[in-house]
Amino acid sequence: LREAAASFITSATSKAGFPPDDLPEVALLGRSNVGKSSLLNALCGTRRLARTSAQPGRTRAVNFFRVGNELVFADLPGYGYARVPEALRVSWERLASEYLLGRRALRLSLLLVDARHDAMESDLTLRQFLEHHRLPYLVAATKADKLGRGELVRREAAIRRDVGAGALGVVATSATTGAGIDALWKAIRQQLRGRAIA
Ligand SMILES: Nc1nc2c(ncn2[C@@H]2O[C@H](COP(=O)(O)OP(=O)(O)O)[C@@H](O)[C@H]2O)c(=O)[nH]1
Ligand SMILES: [Mg+2]
Repeated sequence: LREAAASFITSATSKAGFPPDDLPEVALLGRSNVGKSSLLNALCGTRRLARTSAQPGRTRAVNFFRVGNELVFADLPGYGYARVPEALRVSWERLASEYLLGRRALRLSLLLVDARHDAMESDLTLRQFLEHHRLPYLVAATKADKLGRGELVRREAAIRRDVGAGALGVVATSATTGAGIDALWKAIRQQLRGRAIA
């Protein structure tokens, strides 16, 4: 089922460019380079849907992808790139709040953190924002393939304690091996069906 045709809808740099919101929507949030585009491709069973990059900080728009008649993924620009000028930080915040606070179809956010590292201040700020506005979110701990099994278990526990404390769940994922992708789909669908416990 997850191979259901996924397609790019549009790219928007402001609310005026957002597409009609007739399907439930799932937002992807995370620092630049955390693996958002790669995870999106893995979720959609393709390598080519969203452009991945070794260079951080490139996306400045919300990219919308439709998965069959089921849902839309909204890939938000990465944040927290150390060298980002103040003006860009402010424009990220405007676009992100326009989307997160104004999008009626938004049902769930995926907050991506690198499984190898502790959450950064920008991740924790975003977590607070989501909780303050009662926006449900799942944490995806990305690049899990880069850790050995014991270390992954320890890192997952740490993530559950900090950035994941208010989340519906924490799922370790790898876009490279496909680990955690089915579990993430399951958690997404549970939430869209209204079965998850907030
Ligand atoms: N080993 C490994 N590398 C990954 C994974 N996901 C992303 N990457 C790499 O991390 C870099 C940034 O990925 P990208 O998806 O463009 O990140 P984005 O900026 O958050 O969209 C790229 O070089 C990817 O190949 C993963 O699960 N495992
Ligand atoms: Mg990207």
